[in-house]
Amino acid sequence: MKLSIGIVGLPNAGKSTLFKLLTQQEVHIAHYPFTTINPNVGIVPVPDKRLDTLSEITGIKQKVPAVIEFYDIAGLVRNAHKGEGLGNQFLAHIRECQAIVIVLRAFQNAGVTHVENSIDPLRDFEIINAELILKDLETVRKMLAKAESEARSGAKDEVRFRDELTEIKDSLERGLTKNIPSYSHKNIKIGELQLLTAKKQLYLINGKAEDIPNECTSKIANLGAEFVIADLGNVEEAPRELITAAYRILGLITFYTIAGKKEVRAWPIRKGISIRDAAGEIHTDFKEKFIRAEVIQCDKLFEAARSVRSSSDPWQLAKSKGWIRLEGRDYAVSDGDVILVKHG
Ligand SMILES: Nc1nc2c(ncn2[C@@H]2O[C@H](COP(=O)(O)OP(=O)(O)O)[C@@H](O)[C@H]2O)c(=O)[nH]1
Ligand SMILES: [Mg+2]
Repeated sequence: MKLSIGIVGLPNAGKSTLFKLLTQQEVHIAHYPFTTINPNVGIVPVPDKRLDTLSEITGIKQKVPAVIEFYDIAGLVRNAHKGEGLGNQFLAHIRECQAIVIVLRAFQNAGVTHVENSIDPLRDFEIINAELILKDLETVRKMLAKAESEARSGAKDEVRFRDELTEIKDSLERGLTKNIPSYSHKNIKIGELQLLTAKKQLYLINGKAEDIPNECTSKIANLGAEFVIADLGNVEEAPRELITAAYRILGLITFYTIAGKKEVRAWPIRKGISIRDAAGEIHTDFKEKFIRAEVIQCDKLFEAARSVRSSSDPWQLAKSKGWIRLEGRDYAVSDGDVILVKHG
């Protein structure tokens, strides 16, 4: 499945610097059919120790990690919701992403201007969230006007939609700076609005720890969001914890496959999906002609590998120990499962 994250922030916050750091690691994009050729999109591998171990114990060198598409979205400025700067275009790009990384500038550098003329990550945090809220308010109010007239019929669904929209509007008007994903899941029609404030957020505070006011990090924590501190101007590579945190906030789990002697691969999926649907991620045929699957937790496979000579096949050994389970189509895949699909 495709994972996309937008990099958002005021101009000169360090977004493009982060993007460059993220994308300097080459990925074999041939494996990813959804890959778009666009200079503002970078395909970034998710660091994965389990995949590394799987490669070591099987002796298969070719590793295909899960990847995240990072989008370098042009700067947001105060009043972007009214079309200031690149305004609406920028907001449309955020809508297409599943989550956002918000870059806040904390670094001092007189040579790099700031649109607000001073360095204040907390203020920038407020500006960005205010813009997201104001844009959502516009979306919700427009939809509500329609929903109110449709609810006059008294139809249950229409009434509920109106009530939920009203609830969201009220909380946005109260200046709510809190993510609202719970709203978006209650009702498909609300999910379709793709509200910007419903996107999961991750903060990258660009600067030295001592330049960052406590109030800024505590505000972020109060939102239930995570933050990573990095001085992007002085690092060689993108902070790994940013990529792993990004993967985590997307709410995914990973399963693994060992394809013959060719490659080991990590597959991101939503929690709770059936093994038949998971097989469909590999190949649509695997889903349609699914018979059963052999499954083992990777830790158990690593344990099997530790108990034999390096030249032995850990899968066969685990099998001989009776550690590999047979699962039917409705089995819910667990994080860390290694799967071999049997199909017709
Ligand atoms: N001193 C310092 N300069 C930085 C840092 N991050 C970015 N810059 C510089 O700030 C300028 C704007 O960065 P850029 O990534 O293009 O910002 P964007 O507008 O958010 O994409 C560039 O000249 C960067 O070299 C940092 O952590 N420290
Ligand atoms: Mg830029």
